[in-house]
Amino acid sequence: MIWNEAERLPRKELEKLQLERLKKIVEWVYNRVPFYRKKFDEAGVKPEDIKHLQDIQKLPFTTKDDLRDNYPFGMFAVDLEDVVRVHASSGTTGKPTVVGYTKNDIELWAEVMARTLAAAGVTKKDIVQNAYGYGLFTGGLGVHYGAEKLGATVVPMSGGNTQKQVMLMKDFGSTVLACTPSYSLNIYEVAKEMGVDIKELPLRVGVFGAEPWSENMRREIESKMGIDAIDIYGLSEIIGPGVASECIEAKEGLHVFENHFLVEIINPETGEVLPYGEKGELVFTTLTKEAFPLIRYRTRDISWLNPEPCKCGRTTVRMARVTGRTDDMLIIRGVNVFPSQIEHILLEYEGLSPHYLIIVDRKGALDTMEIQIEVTEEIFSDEIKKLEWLAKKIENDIKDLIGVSAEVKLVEPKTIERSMGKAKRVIDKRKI
Ligand code: DLL
Repeated sequence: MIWNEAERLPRKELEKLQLERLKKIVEWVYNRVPFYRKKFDEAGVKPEDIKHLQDIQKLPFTTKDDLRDNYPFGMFAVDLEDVVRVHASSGTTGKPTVVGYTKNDIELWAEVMARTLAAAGVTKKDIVQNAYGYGLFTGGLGVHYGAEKLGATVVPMSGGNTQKQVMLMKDFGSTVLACTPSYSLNIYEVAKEMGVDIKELPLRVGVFGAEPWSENMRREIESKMGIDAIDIYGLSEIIGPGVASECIEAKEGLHVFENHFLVEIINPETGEVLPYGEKGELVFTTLTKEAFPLIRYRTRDISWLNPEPCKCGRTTVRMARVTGRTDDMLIIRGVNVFPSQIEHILLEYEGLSPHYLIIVDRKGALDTMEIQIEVTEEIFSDEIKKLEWLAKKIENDIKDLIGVSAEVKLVEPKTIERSMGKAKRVIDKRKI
């Protein structure tokens, strides 16, 4: 369902709107945020230099380090008294990244989240079980406000308490599950242990995001749970969830909400803007946010853009699912490896579960990679020889397809830690 006509504007009209908004936001930050004034001055660019959309390329990028340097509120473009909410993303090192919202920003966020849910086929008749974490993380409250705006019934479960998730899903007849893809599988397994088959429940759609997942993972979730699994994308810095999302009609790329977020793809090494279709780092500019506008924010997420109109009727550009980040790319003996590539290979096999862990280490001068993957009960009770053969076969596939040798260890069911939110797939002991 199309929630807002902005989603199917003719491109010319959309670009006109984007240019108007870009001019305004550039002026807004130049006049209100010392950080931007300084950066624009250093780059020799003034707000009035923005005459065409392409002129955005004259503006400098903003990075995570810039946000850290201005911790906690230094990048806010309004007085703190006009900020009605803050969120923060944890980050792996040091201080969190803090973001702020005015009343209008919260309304905007509810709007893009209502669109996200509508694109996933959710309507006011649905019961949305929201198992994204509530709190500083943007997932919980983001989905919450969007679902309410849509008029659906929200069950604000937050993450964790998995048995209760199953009980309420069954008792309330939840039709939509919102959580990370890895947590959905955790819920599925606990349900099974409790003797509940999710396939038999009214659940019909999952809105999954906040971590990378592969097409094979989608297939696995859809067939196990008997639902449509929809990929939703966003990041706290830009707004939270609600930056881009798939439509249930096509499930072929995520529609970027371009009337609010201007998207570019750049070469992460040179910063050069790449044409449609080429893979690179996603860069977003917020066009309408008040408290925490961002200009050309480097996400470190890797994707590519497809401008073809979609069969669902939306005219917005679609981004390919994010399969990795420039900073979670592993370099193993000089070869670039993304955990999602490994996931894709693992899930080609019958009898392997979607629970795996990649352990990277260094022995002498050599990087080593061990992949632990759980097998199903049936496979686990097979003879050792068969298991060894299977592990060898996966090792060969990884060598052939990614070009790096790994040691594959098939482990007992339920030995790899389950996640309630973003799954931890990699332990890199080299950094410690
Ligand atoms: O994860 C916002 C969110 C909440 C998105 C709920 C979707 C659903 P952060 O904690 O700031 O915000 O983390 C943002 O998570 O830069 C990506 O690397 C990753 N990410 C988010 N969605 C996806 C996705 C939220 N669908 C970071 N696929 C982003 C792959 C994703 N990675």
